[in-house]
Amino acid sequence: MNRVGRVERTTKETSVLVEIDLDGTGQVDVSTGVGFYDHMLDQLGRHGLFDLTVKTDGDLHIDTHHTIEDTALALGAAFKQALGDKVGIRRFGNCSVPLDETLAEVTVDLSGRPYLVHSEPENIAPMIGTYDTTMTRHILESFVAQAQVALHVHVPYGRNAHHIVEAQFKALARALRYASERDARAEGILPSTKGAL
Ligand SMILES: [Mn+2]
Repeated sequence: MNRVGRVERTTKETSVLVEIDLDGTGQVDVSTGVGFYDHMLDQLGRHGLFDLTVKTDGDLHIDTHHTIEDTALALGAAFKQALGDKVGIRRFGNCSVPLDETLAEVTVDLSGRPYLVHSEPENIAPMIGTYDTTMTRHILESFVAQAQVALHVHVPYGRNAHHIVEAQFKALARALRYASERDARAEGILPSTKGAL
């Protein structure tokens, strides 16, 4: 069974297309018009081993906010769709990623319940190119709301803004990959005592 998700989301502010294959090889084709964000989504696909297509046409004449947020919402929805019934997956995943002076730690539960806990160093540079660094938490909030996962993301230390954001996306990719992968010992088993996820 193919574990793919496809979401098209169009508003007066943005038009977004996201396609994801959870069992891919990290083939990524991303264009949002926000260079650094493209770089982050590239990390997500590459290190998650997801095949990921993202095409966003947003109101960049205002700023990059709607473009970034709406892409994250569509990504979350596509991820949830691709997970399907969650039978046979690992469900939980975690990964710590160092990027030079920065450490990012991500833990996820594909629980069906949206919850985000997030911390990162304060006073990091406000902008990376046209990417507003306060959007990182907003991206995670948006993804979590649509993917319906519990996600804890912490950066206990770091200095460079590019490193601080990139380490989070790399660790997120690996944690999502591990949690969503099929567990060879759990074929046909839903990883919940409640009978639903
Ligand atoms: Mn917003």
